[in-house]
Amino acid sequence: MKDPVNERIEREISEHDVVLFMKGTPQFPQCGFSGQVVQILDHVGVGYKGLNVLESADLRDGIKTYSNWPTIPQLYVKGEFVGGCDIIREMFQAGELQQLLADKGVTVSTSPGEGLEGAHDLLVSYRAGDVLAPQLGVAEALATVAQHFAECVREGRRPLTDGVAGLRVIRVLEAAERSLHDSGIAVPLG
Ligand SMILES: N[C@@H](CCC(=O)N[C@@H](CS)C(=O)NCC(=O)O)C(=O)O
Repeated sequence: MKDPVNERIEREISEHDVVLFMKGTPQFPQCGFSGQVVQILDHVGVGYKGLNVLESADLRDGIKTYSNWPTIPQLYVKGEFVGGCDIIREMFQAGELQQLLADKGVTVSTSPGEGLEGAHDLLVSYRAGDVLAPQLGVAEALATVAQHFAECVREGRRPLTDGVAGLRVIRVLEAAERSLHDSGIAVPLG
């Protein structure tokens, strides 16, 4: 009989182009090594599935045996083990990670952060009292960000951010919502 953990690993890496076995989640990595790989993948602009080994001791042990690699994080691309944090960082710095993704036909965002960063800048300038931002409409900017997040959730993609930008945007959204609320304007945040 097949090992259920191996079956799960095989299913995940065959169903998703890029899979990161990690500690914590892409939104909240719970280890610096996992966090570094998250930042690199986000910077490169590739969508991926994060699997939290802290939720399953079987998965934590199972992936080490499966890959014959002793530590977490572990990155898989198109079903193949690529490496852990050090390898991914070195490959990224040499441009090899981007090349590998291209060679394997994995789509990456040509401009990571595009759109979301635009909306983010708009919100920042709105808060700074930029005259243009109210003209463009802060509600529109909020809607752009909310729509982007919703699309990503629907399509199983990571939002286009530059690593920490996602969290930054959420904080800016919250601050914008608070300041709008204080001035008596209600903005639904989607
Ligand atoms: N040099 C490693 C760093 C990763 C690492 O050392 N991970 C440790 C601590 S998070 C680990 O997974 N230990 C085994 C375990 O926690 O199950 C790499 O390049 O990925």
